[in-house]
Amino acid sequence: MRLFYKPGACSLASHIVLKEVGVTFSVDEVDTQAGRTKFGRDFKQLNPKGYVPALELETGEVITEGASILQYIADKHPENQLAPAAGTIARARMQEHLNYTSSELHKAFGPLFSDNATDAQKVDARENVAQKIDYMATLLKDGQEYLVENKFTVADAYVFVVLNWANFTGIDLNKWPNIAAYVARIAARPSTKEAMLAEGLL
Ligand SMILES: N[C@@H](CCC(=O)N[C@@H](CS)C(=O)NCC(=O)O)C(=O)O
Repeated sequence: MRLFYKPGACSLASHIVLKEVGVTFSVDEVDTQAGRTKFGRDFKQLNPKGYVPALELETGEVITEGASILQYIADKHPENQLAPAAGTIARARMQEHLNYTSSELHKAFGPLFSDNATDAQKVDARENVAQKIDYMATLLKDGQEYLVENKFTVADAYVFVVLNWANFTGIDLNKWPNIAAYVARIAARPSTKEAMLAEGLL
């Protein structure tokens, strides 16, 4: 298996989860602007959508969309218990968190990483992100450490990566002590440290 990634991007969640399950895999860094990878692949051929993450299987098939990749890895390695069984309410909750993160929280950060956004747009984006973090903070009430059944799932890997962007975009997570503790908790996992080290982030 080969993971196509950009350092610190949402692909880091897939990287963390691959480390969690301990499977053998390789990585290839993508220059999404150029549409090429470090090892000389034409990335547009691998993922016509042009963005990371993409996971290439031994069969040559390529899976895209982080939420799909994360659940594929978890389902292939049920012994690691990184996703509740399909058809359970817990699985639906995990998918709720994955979808919310992908379509709402992740996208809300967009202007903060854009060279084309005005200062006013960035102020609005910070407010928008803060409202979404207000919501995330309500999910971790009463000392709950993880989002679903208080056990680490692939949703936590994705939520961690996106919330951690706050630290690079002028949003102080200490405003939400339970969120700051959650991000620190997942950052401390060996899988997270290994993946971040491999991406040159530590
Ligand atoms: N819907 C996709 C979005 C993926 C996405 O936004 N990827 C970003 C990095 S987090 C990307 O590769 N953007 C293109 C770029 O940075 O040039 C998913 O959830 O996987």
